[in-house]
Amino acid sequence: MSKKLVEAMVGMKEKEALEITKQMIEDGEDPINILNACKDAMNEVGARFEKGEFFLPELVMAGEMLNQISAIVKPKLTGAVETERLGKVIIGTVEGDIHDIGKDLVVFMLDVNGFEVLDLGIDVPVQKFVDAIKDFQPAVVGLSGFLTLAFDSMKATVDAIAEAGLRDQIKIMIGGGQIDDEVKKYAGADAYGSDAVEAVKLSKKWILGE
Ligand code: B12
Repeated sequence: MSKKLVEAMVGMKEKEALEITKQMIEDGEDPINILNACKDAMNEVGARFEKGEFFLPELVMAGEMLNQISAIVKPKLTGAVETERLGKVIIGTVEGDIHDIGKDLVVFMLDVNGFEVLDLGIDVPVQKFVDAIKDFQPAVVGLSGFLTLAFDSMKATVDAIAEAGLRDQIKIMIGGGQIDDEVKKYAGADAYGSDAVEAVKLSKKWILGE
């Protein structure tokens, strides 16, 4: 079924992709597996875009399909809800980057796992992160980015947080399509997380010592 979902998404068959998703949920498939299939599909769409086989309309269409699938899958993820708020996390897509599907999944997963999350949105200026840290006093800051240019924005954001004297009071995690451990080193972040589940694990480790 996962393979069929990937094929439908890459084939831009929106109706089929949504029907397969609903069927997978009915069959009791783990929602995380459905999201993983979406990730594979998005990677393939991205690869075809790079090769010049797909263009912006396909990226937009794929993004829309993913949003709709997320809307179906998200309520099934709420099993993990905890009543007590565990700690505060700020997250945003860094300056110059408007990709938010991955970030929104991270926000959602942190939220249902009991964290109090302040989502600063997309294309977030460096200073906005600094001001929000002063006001909201989070334990963890998450920087999301999907473009190569996000590497520099992440570094600029981490540097500005340090210049404002706030670096020691927070842990910084980064993630998003092109981000990896090399970018983590370059930007001066504390950790790189490959997916939303990893973002929750890191926050739990830092805030709860788990
Ligand atoms: C959908 C999409 C779009 C949509 C975005 C819609 C939206 N609302 O987000 C639209 C059409 C708007 C778009 C626009 C553009 N895009 Co685009 N886009 C994509 C695509 C196909 C999928 C991205 C996505 O949403 N993936 C799905 C999510 C769920 O991804 P994910 O990585 O699995 O997310 C997980 C992790 O990353 C992690 N995570 C995410 N954030 C964080 C944060 C933290 C702290 C942690 C721990 C973890 C974490 O958790 C997530 C959930 O598990 C990618 C291709 C790809 N392979 O990624 C290109 C891609 C990112 N886009 C690309 C480009 C070039 C663009 C444009 C510049 C195109 C243009 N010429 O205008 C513009 C960018 C404009 C801008 N200033 O940002 C390139 C980037 C290349 C590069 N090296 O910079 C890519 C890689 C495509 C390609 N192969 O060329 N895009």
